Amino acid sequence: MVRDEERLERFLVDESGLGRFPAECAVLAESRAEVELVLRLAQEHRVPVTPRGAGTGMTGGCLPAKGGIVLSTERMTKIVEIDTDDLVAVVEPGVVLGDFAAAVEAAGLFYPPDPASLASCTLGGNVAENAGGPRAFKYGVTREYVLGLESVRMGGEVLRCGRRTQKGVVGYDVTAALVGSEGTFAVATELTLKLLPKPPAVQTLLAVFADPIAAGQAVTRAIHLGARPRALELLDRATIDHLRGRTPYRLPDGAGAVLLCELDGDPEGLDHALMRCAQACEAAGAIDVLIAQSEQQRRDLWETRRRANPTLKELHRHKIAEDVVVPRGAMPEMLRRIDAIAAAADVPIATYGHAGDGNLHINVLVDEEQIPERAYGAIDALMRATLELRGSLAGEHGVGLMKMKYVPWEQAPPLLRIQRELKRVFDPDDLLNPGKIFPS
Ligand code: 2HG
Ligand code: ZN
Repeated sequence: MVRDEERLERFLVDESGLGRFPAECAVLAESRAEVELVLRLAQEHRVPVTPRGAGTGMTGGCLPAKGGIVLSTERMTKIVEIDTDDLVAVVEPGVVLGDFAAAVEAAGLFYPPDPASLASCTLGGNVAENAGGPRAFKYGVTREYVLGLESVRMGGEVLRCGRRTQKGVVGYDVTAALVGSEGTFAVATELTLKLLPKPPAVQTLLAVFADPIAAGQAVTRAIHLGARPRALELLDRATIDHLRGRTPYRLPDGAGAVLLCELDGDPEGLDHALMRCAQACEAAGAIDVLIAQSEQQRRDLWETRRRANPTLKELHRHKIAEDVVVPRGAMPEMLRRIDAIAAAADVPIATYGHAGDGNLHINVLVDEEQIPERAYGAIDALMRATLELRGSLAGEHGVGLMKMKYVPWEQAPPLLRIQRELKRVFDPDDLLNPGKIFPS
C-alpha cells in the first residue's frame, strides 16, 4: 500500500490534463485474492475505490473523483498462456500491451488493438476503456478480442463470464457489458483474449494532400474501390506543423494533410491493393503518394503518427482533446465544420485520427494560463456538429469525467436510466469508480 505523499502522486493523475485528484492511498494488488480483499474491506467500510491500469487514459476514467483508495493492477503482469491451437491468450490485467503484442508475435500470432500508448498502457486499462487504435478500421476494437473475463465486484464477489471458445450464446453478453464500463462495474483480474494468425505481409503508404477535406474524400473513394486497409490515419496541417522536425519521419513541407494507409495480407494480392489505395488518393487530389521502402521507414512513419498526441501536449499549456466519431460519409463535412468552428471561436485546433472509422481527435490548443470561455464554446459547438451529423461524442477515449456533461446530449432519459440501473446491479452503493460517465 502506498500512502507516502510523494509516491502516491503518480496515482492521482492521468493523461486527461484534468489535474490531480487526492486519495487516501493506492493499493498495488499482486493477485486476485488481494483485489478481493480490498473490495471486501472497502465495501464494509463504505470507502470508494478507483481501479487503475497504467494511467494513460485521456478522459479521467482512473482519477479518484471521490477520493478513497486507488486500486492499481499494474503489478499483475503474468501472461498465463498463449495457445497457438485455440488462438487464445490468458493474461493478468497489468500486462503492458506492447509486451503482450511482442509475445504473441513471437508465437507467430497477432493481437490487433493498437492504441498509440501501446508501449505503456495495460491490457486491463484497454478492456476497461474498450480501447481502439489505427488497426480498428479492419480489425475492430478491444471488445472484439475479449472472449472471457474473471473480475471482482465491489464487496469481493468473483464473477466469471464469457468463454474460451470463438462462439457462444449462453445468457446475456455480460463480458461485452464489462468491456468499456470504465471500471465502474467490476475490476478485471484475468482476461481471456482472442488471437489471430499473423498477416504474412504489410505495406504502408503516405499520401500528401492540399487540405484535410480532400484526404477525407480519399477515404470514401478507397472504400468504394473495395480496398480494405487495416489503418487509414489522417493528420491535418496544424498537426503536421507541430510534428515537423520532432519525429523520425520527416513529413513533407507545405502538406495540408496526410493520410497514412496500411494494408496487410498475402504478398501477391497486396501490391494490387496498395495500387488501388494510391489511385483512390490520386483521384481525390493527392499531391504525392509515397510507399514505405523498408521496415524501418514503416516504423518511423508509425512512430511519427503516435507522436501526435504527446507532441501537441508538450507544445501547449492546455490541449483539450476531443474524440468524436461521425459516420464515414460525413467526415469531409465534419472537417469543414471544425475549420468553421475554429475560425468563429478564434482558437487553434489540430485534428488527427482514425479517418477510416470517422474517428477524429480534435484538439483545442490553449496557451493562456486560464482556458478562455471561447475554447469551451468551441467544444460545445464541436459536440453539436457531431450529433447533427449523426455521430457520437466519444469514439475510443471513454467518457470518464471529461465528457460527462455531453452524455445527455447524445442519449435520451430512458437509456440513461437503464444504464444507471445496470450500475446499481453491479455496485448498489456506488463505491466502485464513483462519479464517472453519467452526470449526477
Ligand atoms: C491516438 O490516436 C490515441 O493518438 C491517443 O487515441 C491516446 O493512445 C492513446 O492513449
Ligand atoms: Zn486514437
